[in-house]
Amino acid sequence: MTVREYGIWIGGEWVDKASKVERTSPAHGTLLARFSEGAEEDVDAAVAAARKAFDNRSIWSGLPGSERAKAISRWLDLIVRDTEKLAKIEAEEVGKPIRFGRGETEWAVELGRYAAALAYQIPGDLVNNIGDANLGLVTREPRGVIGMITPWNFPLVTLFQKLPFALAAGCTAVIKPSELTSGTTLEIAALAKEAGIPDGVINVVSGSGRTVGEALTGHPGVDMISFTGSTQVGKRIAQRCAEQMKRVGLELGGKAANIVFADADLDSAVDGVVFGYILNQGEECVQGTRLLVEEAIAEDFIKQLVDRSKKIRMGLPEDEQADVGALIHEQHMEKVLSYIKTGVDEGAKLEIGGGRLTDNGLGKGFYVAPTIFSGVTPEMTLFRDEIFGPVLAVTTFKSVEEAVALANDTKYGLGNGVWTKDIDKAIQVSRELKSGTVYVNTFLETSVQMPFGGFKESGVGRENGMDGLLEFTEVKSTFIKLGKRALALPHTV
Ligand code: TXE
Repeated sequence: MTVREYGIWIGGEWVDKASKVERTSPAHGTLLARFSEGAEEDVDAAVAAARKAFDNRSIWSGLPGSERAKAISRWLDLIVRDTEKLAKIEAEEVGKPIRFGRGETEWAVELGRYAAALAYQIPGDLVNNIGDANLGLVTREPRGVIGMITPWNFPLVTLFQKLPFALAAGCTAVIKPSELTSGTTLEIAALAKEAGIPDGVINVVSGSGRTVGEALTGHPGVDMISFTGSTQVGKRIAQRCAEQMKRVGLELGGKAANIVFADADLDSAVDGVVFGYILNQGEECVQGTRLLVEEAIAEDFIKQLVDRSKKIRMGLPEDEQADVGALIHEQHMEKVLSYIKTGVDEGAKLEIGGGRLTDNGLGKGFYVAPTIFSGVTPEMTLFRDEIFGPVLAVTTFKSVEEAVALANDTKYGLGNGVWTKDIDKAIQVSRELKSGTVYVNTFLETSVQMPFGGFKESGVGRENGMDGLLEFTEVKSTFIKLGKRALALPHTV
């Protein structure tokens, strides 16, 4: 297998660096790629390129929205052309099965198409009732150079919740992808040049959070940081951005609950809960890692979950039939396994899974079996911490009030699911839930028009939807004093 070699991408050119970060497959243990490791001076060069492309308004920021929309669309067409290649890189570097690599690429394109369309109609307002001598304009301007810092779990989708929206608004970007999964970000940056997006509009500096991430966050030439990652790093970024009053968008961790009432369509609920806890190996900020199930149906529902979980197919990235892949690296696998041990030690009941999987060709990878614990109580670690692995914690409730209180008993607030055939109950419970998204009788299903983001420690700001575009704009009020009328209107009386 050939090892992919990458430079960093600045001003529309590859810049090779002597220092490299090596990425080995979390499923096979083989070397996949060498990413150039950026340094502080590379961040300086990338920000300078992005600044130039932004400040010279004829390059990008001052073009008609329609021109930016067309350029973004040409770029998306090339991404569609290269779907198979991008899906393979994504699957190999993250460890996810190939069909999810394809799905991720397709969803990224869908986000991009929507964002491109928004470039045609960035909203503004006109204030025309402030006296004949005055006129007010409220316009939205692109924020400027956006530093984007992205994680390893969904490298393309987390990027496409930011980049096309920022481009549509007229911003330019310096991206720092995760050092573990930089491949697709670098590939799509080069495709932007092929599509005719001007040099300097998209720049990518791969490397560590400590060097590249810190340099980007503290750079005075960056107007905003848009970050997806852990709550811990998100807090540090928010503090550092505050020093320069830099704008910030944060999409952080979560601890979503699926609430299943006894009157739900239980077959669909079983499907939704299983999908919710295993998708992307559980490495997902809005993973349905908690199940709150009404006591009257709990025993039977857990039995069905266990039966359904036995059918989950674990597999290598190239396995077309696989449902679940490898965790991102050994240390993360050890962290997930230690959460499982803590669950047992704290007295939760292990219903299925609970260990590493090495049979059927998985021995070189970091595979953890889908794991379900019942009897989980709110003080247990399983109920509180973001585990980021295929682990489900089941808790029972007796009343609607108790269900809502349990769901909200977390510092996070990204998403929750509600399962009931009673529409009044569904809406009333949704209103009570402190999370940016609520799924009713489904889980993780959404559309590009709908904003995504967190309450509480799950983040600041929104991605996707019109709100996702507005995040990358500043509001300007222009108060215009009009001169005296040159011509008096003829009076007929
Ligand atoms: O995230 P980090 P990690 C959660 C999940 C996971 C845990 C740790 O629970 O187990 O976080 O994952 C860059 N300044 N999520 O350690 O460190 C880093 O290089 C600037 C939830 O990988 O937050 C990478 O590009 N940047 C999450 C990005 O931040 C810094 C997705 C995210 O890495 C930096 C991923 C610094 N000081 C993990 N330090 C979600 N919301 O879905 C690191 N980075």
